[in-house]
Amino acid sequence: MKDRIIDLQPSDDIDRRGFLKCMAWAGSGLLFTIAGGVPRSFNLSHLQRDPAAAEDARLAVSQASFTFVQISDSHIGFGKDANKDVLGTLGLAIGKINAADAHPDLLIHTGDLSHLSKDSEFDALDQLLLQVKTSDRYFVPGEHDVLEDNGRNYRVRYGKNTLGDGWYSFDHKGVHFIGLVNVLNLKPGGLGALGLPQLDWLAKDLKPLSSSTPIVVFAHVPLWEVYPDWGWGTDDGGQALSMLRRFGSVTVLNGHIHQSIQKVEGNMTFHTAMSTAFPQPKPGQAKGPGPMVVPASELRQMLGLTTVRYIEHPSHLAIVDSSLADKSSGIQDLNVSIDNFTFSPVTVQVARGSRVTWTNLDDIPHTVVADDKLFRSKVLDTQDKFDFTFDRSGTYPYYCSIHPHMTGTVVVN
Ligand SMILES: [Cu+2]
Repeated sequence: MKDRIIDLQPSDDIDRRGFLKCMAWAGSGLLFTIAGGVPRSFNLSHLQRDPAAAEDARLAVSQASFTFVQISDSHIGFGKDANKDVLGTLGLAIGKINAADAHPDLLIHTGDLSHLSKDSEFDALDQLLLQVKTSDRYFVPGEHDVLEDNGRNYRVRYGKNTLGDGWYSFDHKGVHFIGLVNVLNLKPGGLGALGLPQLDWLAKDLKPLSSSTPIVVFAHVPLWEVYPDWGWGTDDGGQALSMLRRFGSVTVLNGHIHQSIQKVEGNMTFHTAMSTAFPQPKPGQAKGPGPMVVPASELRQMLGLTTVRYIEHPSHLAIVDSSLADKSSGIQDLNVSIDNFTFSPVTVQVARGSRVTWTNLDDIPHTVVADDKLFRSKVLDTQDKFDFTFDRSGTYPYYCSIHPHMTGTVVVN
């Protein structure tokens, strides 16, 4: 607790020894200035370190009709090695927002407010966000905010005046903002999903708008395909984007991948925000997308870099041993580990009457859900287990309902 950053005064990261011990790269938000309906983005961390960028931003702010800030993935409640003080790093992000020249009209949080959807986590987030000097705060849920109840509690807290699963739109000084939900009703083997009711609503919402209306659309999981192998994309995101192509200025904001990636495509600009909690590896550059542990000794040399170096998460031993409980019948107790966003072994063959036990070795919660709903675990945090005894022959495909690209199969002979 003594390393916690409790004051929210702006200050250079390097001077903050307490911060250095946990996280040097984090606490970042994006500042957007809107001038002539066109948004420009500035990384609030860079502004503190780069006087030229800060001057550039000052000019943009002075010419802007308004500004807003995006933060993301605060994962309040996370406390593993990658960051033991997520409240402290969020506090740092808030300090940077409040230090900016103009107080933003709006704050947009693109989801994973909490780590395990707990009331205490949401409460702590709300307390901190009250300190942001802004008039309005907007949210969309991440998969970590809807773990136990299909997002009901999230919507009670953050979804007033929203429709369906929590989607909505509003206008601010000539810009049309749209908040979309793509972390519910996910299909086995799939990615993020918007679903038909939401797409239908979006079409209706856009219909009366002239093509010159600037649009800002935000959702948790990237609406474009950043890296589908890790679930970093949305199955029907393309349908939403195609509805937006006729507009002259479209800004697409996402979180989820805990790093800043930008892309420009025609009139569309895509931004994914860094997390205020912990970094994740670059697409494909690690075994999985889990929290990246950055050694304290390397933090200083990383401070000046825009790209974060990482060490691979210490790999756990996969549990693949099986003990024969009953040799004559072939009935087994078999273990499947969940590690690096993978079920291992991905396919297991067992005799009828065998029990399979899944153990989550990741720092991120997962579930084990049969495609046909024959079995369904609760949310498994680190080291939690779930078992099921298979009494009937057959092939049972299953997936993680939080990260549906994670799939496995149990074959019962
Ligand atoms: Cu999962």
